[in-house]
Amino acid sequence: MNGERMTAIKNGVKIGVGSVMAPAGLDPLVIKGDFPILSRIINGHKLIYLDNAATTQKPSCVISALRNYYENQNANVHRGLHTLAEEATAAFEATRKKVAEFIGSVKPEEIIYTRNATEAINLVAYSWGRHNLKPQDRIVLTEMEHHANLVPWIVLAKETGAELKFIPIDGDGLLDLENIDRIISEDTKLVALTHMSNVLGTINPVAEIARIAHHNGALVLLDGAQSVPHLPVNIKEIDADFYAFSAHKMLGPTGIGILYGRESILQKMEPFLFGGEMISEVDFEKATWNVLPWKFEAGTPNIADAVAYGSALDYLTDLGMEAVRSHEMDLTAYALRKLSELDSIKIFGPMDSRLRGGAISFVDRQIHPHDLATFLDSRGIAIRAGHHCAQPLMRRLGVGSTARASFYIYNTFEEIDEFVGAIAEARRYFVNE
Ligand code: 7TS
Repeated sequence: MNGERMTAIKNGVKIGVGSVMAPAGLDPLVIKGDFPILSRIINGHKLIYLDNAATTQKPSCVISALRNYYENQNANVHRGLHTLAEEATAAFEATRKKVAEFIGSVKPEEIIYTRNATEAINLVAYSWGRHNLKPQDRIVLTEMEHHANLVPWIVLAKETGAELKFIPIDGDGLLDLENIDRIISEDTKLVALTHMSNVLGTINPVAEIARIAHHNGALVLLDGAQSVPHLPVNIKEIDADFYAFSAHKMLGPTGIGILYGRESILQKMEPFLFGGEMISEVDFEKATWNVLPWKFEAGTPNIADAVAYGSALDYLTDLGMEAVRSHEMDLTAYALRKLSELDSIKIFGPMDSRLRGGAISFVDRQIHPHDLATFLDSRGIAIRAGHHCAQPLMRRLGVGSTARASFYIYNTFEEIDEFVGAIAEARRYFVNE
């Protein structure tokens, strides 16, 4: 082990405990043992999974929770008077309570199950946006949004005549708040932004922006797809009105997402979809709506994945989100330093790991990101290359695509060494260096 890495590891384990021998409760090698897929051999090499911003891997407890649900509890929820239906309902609702607790002890009624973060944002665009926006109203976004928090607002603006304004980014990939008072005006009805960028890694000052938005009478929607999995998040402290995220980016199954909504606002909103589950009384020509949160959950929900998501939340809670954040901050600082030692690499986003999460986008001056990703795959290393569903941001950065490595709880400093070493190898292969 080289001296440099020793320092990085030392810093990694020191936080909060003051001893190199006593890690801050998070040992990636032990954690790896809980993830069956991480022992796979890919192209003759042990898998190094660095595509966690796209989706994370699943621990055995989540996989067995899914299996256990189907083997022992499967029934429809909220309607049966038999034992299985009662157990399925209890397990489904237990995860809702865990989610509410996980994001800062909000009320379970404020937690709505969706398919993913994308659907959660669309729910707000449909149910709140279509009834509350008129021509000349303003929706404020940022230049670093994922298409999930851009396209629904483009469509809504077109339909309602509202205008879109964008908070720009500066050369370091941070939001430029210099003209924020002009961008978030009294006409602004909604400020919708990502808490953490999936491209730049930037963690945005969301509490400060929420304060300015509320001062102007606007609501605040945060896209938490990249933040809830990686940071301790307290929605009450941030004072967000809506908060959207996906289970699959935080060890949970695909097909289940969350919309948090402030109770007083959800109460006044119309439902998103209509049918079973979401009604109170129905007659041939009229219907009334169920109470929160079920008013927004039409039809049979994704029960099994919600139940298994509860195990993912338990797993992260046991690790502690402070420990998760501290491990990733150390990995990110180390990776940024190692990558910047390669002259041919240009990194996008802040270089200070305290201002960012562990999604690092970069380009090699000579190797196309797709070629780099394919080469790394031949060494068993999974990264993502492409526009990362942020095409306007790519244009703003002056590139068509980037390569991106993104970390999670099971990644190690050794894996970063192998990743950076493989890039150097790719240069020898493609550029003849
Ligand atoms: N918002 C952000 C910031 C994201 O990173 C993503 C997914 C989404 C929303 C959408 O999440 P979904 O679960 O509804 O699809 N981001 C990525 C990514 O960076 N690579 O693959 C998916």
